[in-house]
This record gives sequence, C-alpha cells and structure tokens, in this order.
Amino acid sequence: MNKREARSQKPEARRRGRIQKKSARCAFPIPPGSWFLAPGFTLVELLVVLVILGILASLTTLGINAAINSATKNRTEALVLQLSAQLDVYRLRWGDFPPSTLAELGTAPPNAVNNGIEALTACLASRRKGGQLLDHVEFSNTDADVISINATDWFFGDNQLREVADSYGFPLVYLHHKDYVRTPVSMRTYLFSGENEQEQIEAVKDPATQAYFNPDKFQILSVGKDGKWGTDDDLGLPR
Ligand SMILES: [Ca+2]
Ligand SMILES: [Ca+2]
Ligand SMILES: [Ca+2]
Repeated sequence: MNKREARSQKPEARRRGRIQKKSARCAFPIPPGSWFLAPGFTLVELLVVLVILGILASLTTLGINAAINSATKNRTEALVLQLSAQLDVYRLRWGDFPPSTLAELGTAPPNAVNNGIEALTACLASRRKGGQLLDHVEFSNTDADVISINATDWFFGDNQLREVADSYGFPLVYLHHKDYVRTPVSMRTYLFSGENEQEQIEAVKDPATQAYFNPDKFQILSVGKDGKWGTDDDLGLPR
C-alpha cells in the first residue's frame, strides 16, 4: 500500500472506530453513576434493601400465622360437627342424648366442674351394646379428676374423667337441652385450664328471638383460642 492509498483509508478507519465506540456506548446505555456499576452498595442502599427484606419477612410471617389460626379454628368447628353427628347416633341407640352430668347415670362425679363434657365423653366412649362412638379426638382432664368406677365401661383403661378437647387443648362445653337453665349450675361450671379460674357458662340464645339455640337437642361450645368464655373467638354449635 502506498502513502496515497494509506491516507485514503485513514478517514474510513477513523469512521469505523467512531462507529465501534458509538456502538459500545449505545448497545447498552447505562447512565453514569448507576448503582450496579458502583464498586459496592452505599449505606443508604443497604438500608433500603434491609427494610424491604424485613417487610417481606413480616408479611410472610403474618400470612403463615393467619393460615395456622384459620386451620386450627376449622379443626374445632369440624370436631363439633363430628360430635353432633355422633350424638345423633347415640340418641338413636339410647333414646336420648347423654346427660349433662354423670349423676344421672347413677355415678356421683367427684367435683363440680366440667361435668357436661365429662358425661358426653363417658357416654360416647362406652363399649356397651352399640360400641364406642368417639374416634380421632383429643382429650384433656383439666380438673385432674378420677372417679371410683368406670361408669359406662369406657375404653380408656383407667378411671380418669376425661374431656373431649378442642383444637386449642381446652375442654369443650356440652349441655343437654334440658340443662340450659336447670339447677344445679355445677353442670355449667367449667375449668378450661389449670391457670385460669372456673367459669360459669350460659347456654347461647338467638339474639333476635332471645330463644335458646337448639332447644330440643344440645349445645357444644368452644372457648376458642383465648381459653376464656364469652369473648369474640368462642366457637361451636349453634354458632
Ligand atoms: Ca370434673
Ligand atoms: Ca375432668
Ligand atoms: Ca373465647
């Protein structure tokens, strides 16, 4: 290549160089000072990221807790419906629902708390005639009472007066319809945990009519997650 040819090619080379530089700049335009070109995060950027991660973590925890609470509540409601169906079977076999106290079965209960659910548990766990009706349920014995005899030939293998417990571990409340208002009130006295005081239960009325729900059957109630009667988280039939 002579000098003239070389000179003629220089502008072309310079033009290609400019194009290459321009292409390099424009192929992926990045504004100056962009954060991902910086050698590291600034303190403010790190704080922003941490705050966002914290918010996401708390939202996830809240969602998980809400799902757990909902599932636990659903288990108690399903248990109450299950017991309701079993009580209907019991009445078909025996002509009536279990009483609200074992005293009506000829056995004096050793104390005056949790009598209703203890009587329900004793009756549905009985091996007499039609066989036991309780299945896949949890039990408590919050008043730790033991009776002298196995009043209904229940299947537990000891004489503890157990209570069917809700999904929170508290004994359910059971009231035969004839005991919604009848004395003694010990049939409606409950101890839901060893840490709380005894509570007096009232059968639930329809607020619109002031008539008792389930007037010809029974009421099964749960004190809910807080373990206290008469609060917003109470569950069960008839509600
Ligand atoms: Ca008792
Ligand atoms: Ca008991
Ligand atoms: Ca409650």
